[in-house]
Parts: sequence; structure tokens; C-alpha cells
Amino acid sequence: MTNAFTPATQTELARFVAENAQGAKRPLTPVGGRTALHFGYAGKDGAQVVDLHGLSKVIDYPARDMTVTVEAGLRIDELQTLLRTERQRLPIDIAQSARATIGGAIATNTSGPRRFGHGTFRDYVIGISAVDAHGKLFKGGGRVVKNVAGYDLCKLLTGSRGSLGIISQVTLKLRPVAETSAFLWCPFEIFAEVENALGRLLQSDARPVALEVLAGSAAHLIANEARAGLPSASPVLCVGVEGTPQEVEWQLDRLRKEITPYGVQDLIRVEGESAEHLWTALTEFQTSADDPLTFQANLLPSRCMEFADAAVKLGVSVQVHAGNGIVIGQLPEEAATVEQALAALSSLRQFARQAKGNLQVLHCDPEWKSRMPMCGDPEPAWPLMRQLKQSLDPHGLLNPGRFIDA
Ligand SMILES: Cc1cc2nc3c(=O)[nH]c(=O)nc-3n(C[C@@H](O)[C@H](O)[C@H](O)COP(=O)(O)OP(=O)(O)OC[C@H]3O[C@@H](n4cnc5c(N)ncnc54)[C@H](O)[C@@H]3O)c2cc1C
Repeated sequence: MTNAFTPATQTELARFVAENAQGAKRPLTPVGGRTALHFGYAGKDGAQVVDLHGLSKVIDYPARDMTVTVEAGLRIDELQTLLRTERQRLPIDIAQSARATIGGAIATNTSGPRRFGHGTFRDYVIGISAVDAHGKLFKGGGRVVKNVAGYDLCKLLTGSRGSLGIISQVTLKLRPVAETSAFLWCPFEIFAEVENALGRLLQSDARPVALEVLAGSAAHLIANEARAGLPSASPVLCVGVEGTPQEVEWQLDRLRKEITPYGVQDLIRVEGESAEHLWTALTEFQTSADDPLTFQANLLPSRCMEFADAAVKLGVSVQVHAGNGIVIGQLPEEAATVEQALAALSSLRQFARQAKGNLQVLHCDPEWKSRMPMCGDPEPAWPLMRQLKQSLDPHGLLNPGRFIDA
């Protein structure tokens, strides 16, 4: 990658992209905090980096409307600090928040443990501005929650990994800060018991915001980070709740009664500072990149425990967002070559395929990427996505090669 261009305004950004489209036609790579540039395919060599960190202004914060409009290069920790002054938040867990930017987080559609209770970016981005490959600044949605005209460009650009437009400004819907939160940390002997307990919790009278299952060294790692002396013989079901102190108390009591009949070995409350550490550890696990390869399998929630059991038998560390059917897995250090990693993945990919799911590689040695199923098996929507890319970016200038093979 060559020297970065760092626009100070959206107009400057649009002008730069337009000049490139009419002239050199170099591939452009938009970057925010550079925390996820290795996520997906590597992209083309010699791309011009467009660094969004100069676009970091807060445009409008009408707190009483519970919305905020900011430029895309604003860091996540800065955004959350601002929102806390009004006791509000964006309730999406974003790893490496001291570096990641709101534009990059939306471009990768990242989410974490609270996804079960609060949803994903597609539920919160109500307005978006972006610059297309021709250098045209375009907008979708608006600054108010009720606006429904036209195509939903907010949802299209969310998760597009900078391949359809360079996101320059967004309007987000907000939620109030939870007064307090806590977890029940529940070790089990076998996955089948966890599955039965999860079946009960999906109909719980309580409203948990996180249903996480941890197994293999993920349970040790995350327990250590929480610094609460938690037992980590796997598998562990970890249930997170939020609300007023009374609501949290009531939910913990309710959950305890609901989980107890399913063979749980212990039910430990995690509160206060330890609960904060635990939220962070659950959010950051997917980015702890010492392992040779991190993958994400998307499955029917009802097949996740079976998948996790098979993965743990292969030595994989596993974090399951159990209510959403997402499994994050990290291969053991022994998978030191691309052949070993492919062998370890092959049965899990097959399992995911049979369970009508998919398995993508999030992170691995850059030299392995050309042989890895980075985006998983071909999906029925891919031809449509290629057509869309072709019509919005006919010369393939925006992040070529990063997403599928567009
Ligand atoms: C190992 C690992 C695993 C991850 N797993 C997941 C996961 O499972 N699911 C998930 O959704 N996220 C995942 N992420 C992403 C995530 O958590 C990021 O930290 C964050 O979302 C990206 O923000 P950033 O500002 O650092 O973006 P960057 O790393 O700078 O960029 C990320 C991507 O977005 C593009 N981009 C950046 N800014 C813009 C912009 N303004 N307009 C258009 N495109 C832009 C970049 O070109 C790049 O393709 C993972 C990250 C890592 C390191």
C-alpha cells in the first residue's frame, strides 16, 4: 500500500475519488482504525489508501431524539464517551474500540455478545452518506427514525467492506445506558445439557441480552480476563442481563430457577467490575490473534452445540453467540501449516454446509489466504452481489478483491 490520502472534508474526499476515476483509476482502499484490514481476502497490491481519520466530527447530537450524526472516521470509544454524557449508547460490542472507527465497524458489520438482545448495525444505522467509485457523494435514509422512502442504502452499505462506497457520515439510532448488568456463569459437563438449558432460556420470562457458550481454551481465556476466579472446565454457559438493579436481580433469580434442572454444576453471579471485564473479554475474543486461524461459522442456533462439540474435539477454542447461531473458533497452535489448518477445517465446513450454514475464515496467515475459503462456500446471493458491484463500480476501483471475488 502506498502513502495514504487523508481528506479533511467529505467534499475533499469526493473530489479525490472523482479525479482518480477520471484519471489514474487506481484501486482505492478506505481505512479507519486498521483493526480489520486482514479480515477477508487481502485485496489488490498497490492500492491507494484513503484514510478516514480526518473525518471525525460530530455533526449533530439531538439527544432528546436519541439519534446522533457523525463522520465515519470517529473512533468508537470517542463516540461512546460522548453518548454517555446523555446516558445513552450504541449497544453494539465493537472490539478494539480505542482504534476502530464507526465507518469501519459499519463496513464490517461487526457485532458481539449483546447481539442477542440488541441486534446489529442494520438496526441502528438510519442515515448514511458515502462516496461512490465515480466520486459522487450519495445519501440514504435521514436524520429521523421514521423515513422509509426508496432503496435502503443503509442496509446495503452495512457489511459491504468498503467495496460499494466509502462511508463518510452516518446517523445512528441510540438506546439508553443500562443502569447495571450482571452474568450467570454456568459450567456444565456435556454440550447436550447446555443445549437443553438453552432451549429453556429461549422461552425464558427473563430477557437476557447475551447467551454465550464457551468451550476449550476460550473458557479459560475469558474466565482469566474477567479476574473473578471463575471455574472454566468447559463447556460454560454465560448469560448476560441488563437493566435497573431490581430488574437485574429479578432476572438473575428467574434464570437461576430455569437453568437449575438441566444438570448445571454451578451457578455463579458475576457483577460490578468483574461483569465489565467479562463483557470486554467476550467482545475481544474474536480478535485475540495469537492463534493460527480464526473462523466464524453461521448455523441454525439448534445445531450450534453439536458443532461446538465437534470443534472442541479437534482442539478448537470456541465462543458461541448461541441465540444467534454464530460460532467463533480459533484453531490450536498445532495447526501450524496451511495443510494442517485446511485439514482441521474440512470436517467443520462440511458440518456447517450440512446444517445449512457456512464457515468463513476471519483471520489467518496472509500467505494461506489464497488457499482458504475466506468467504465460505458460494451463496445463492453472490451472483446478485457481483451484479450490484459491477453496476456501482464498473472499473472495480473500491477495495477490489476484498469481498468475494468482486
Ligand atoms: C480477527 C478479527 C475478527 C473479526 N471478526 C469479525 C466478525 O466476526 N464479524 C464482524 O462483523 N467483524 C469482525 N471483525 C471486525 C471488527 O471487530 C473491527 O475491529 C471493526 O469493525 C473495524 O473497524 P475499523 O475502523 O478498524 O476498520 P478497518 O480495519 O480500518 O477497515 C475494515 C474494512 O472496512 C473498510 N472501511 C473502513 N472504513 C471505511 C469507510 N469509512 N467506508 C467504507 N469502507 C471502510 C476497509 O477498507 C476494510 O475493508 C473482526 C476483526 C478482527 C481483527
